Amino acid sequence: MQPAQIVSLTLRDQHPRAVDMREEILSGLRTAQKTLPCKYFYDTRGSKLFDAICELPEYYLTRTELGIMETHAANMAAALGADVLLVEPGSGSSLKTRPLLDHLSRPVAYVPVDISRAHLLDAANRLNRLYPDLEVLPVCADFNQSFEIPTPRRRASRTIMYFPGSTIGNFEPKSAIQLLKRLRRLSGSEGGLLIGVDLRKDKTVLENAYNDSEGVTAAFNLNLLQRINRDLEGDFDLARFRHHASYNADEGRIEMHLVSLDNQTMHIGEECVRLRENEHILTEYSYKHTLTGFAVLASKAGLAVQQVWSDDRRWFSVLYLSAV
Ligand code: AVI
Repeated sequence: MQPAQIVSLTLRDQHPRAVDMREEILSGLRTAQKTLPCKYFYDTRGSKLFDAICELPEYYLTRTELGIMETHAANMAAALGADVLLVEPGSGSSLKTRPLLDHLSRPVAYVPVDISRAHLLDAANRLNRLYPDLEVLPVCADFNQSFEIPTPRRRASRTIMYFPGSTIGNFEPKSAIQLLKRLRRLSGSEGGLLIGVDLRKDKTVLENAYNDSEGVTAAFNLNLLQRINRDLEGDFDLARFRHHASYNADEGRIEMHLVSLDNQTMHIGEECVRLRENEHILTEYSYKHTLTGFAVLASKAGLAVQQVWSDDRRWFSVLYLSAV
């Protein structure tokens, strides 16, 4: 870990090495169904595009979850208790954390964890100004890999992992269970997990959320190729791909692809990547759960649902889980 002093914040830098990213991307492009890991969406531009997605009229997730947080933050804070250490893996702009921070009793520290260094520092600096008495300990890391939680100045009663935004939906069930297990271990036997989960609903509502009329989601998807060009010496021509997202009702998930418009050969450094006309690169799954289905998934990770908060339409949920 290499601390770098930025104004009054110390960034713990546990960012993955570029060589890991290259290997991961190449191995995904070598399989029969080509894939690109969705975690690489979030470079500086990708994070900004994601923030823009969250503001879109069709993308109900952020607005609905924020509404749940604002309505029920006091109850959530009561359930979590006083003097907690709040850790947020994949914190992004830490938007949904504020209602919680406003209601928590004497939080010991807030640890935002994000892979995008610039975005993380922006958010951490903003929170530092808004909550001058709160210790903010940003960690730049890929939360899919192991990362260390810094020790706060004051001793915490328990560690709460806050995992909003339905990010858990971007994991296939087996990986979701593994991730929930890791979050359970990180929070310890006395800790808990506060998690945002998107729920199943009408196919049109779901598909519109991932095919917005302004094309921001398309730009977000295509930015993955731009990032490969920049960071890994790629030569993808973005104009020869189109964004595609559809809901697979059998699997209960949105499937997002980049479709090749013609037969083409690209390079990543020395490596060749060939695509046929209409061949799809799978870039993301976004699972939509039922409350019962999610409780079963959580139980496989040794977690029990303690409380559930939702909106009037039952489109989104925030669950408080603790170790069984
Ligand atoms: C971060 N994650 C929960 C988003 C989602 O809805 O699955 C990512 C996203 N992909 C396209 N739009 C938003």
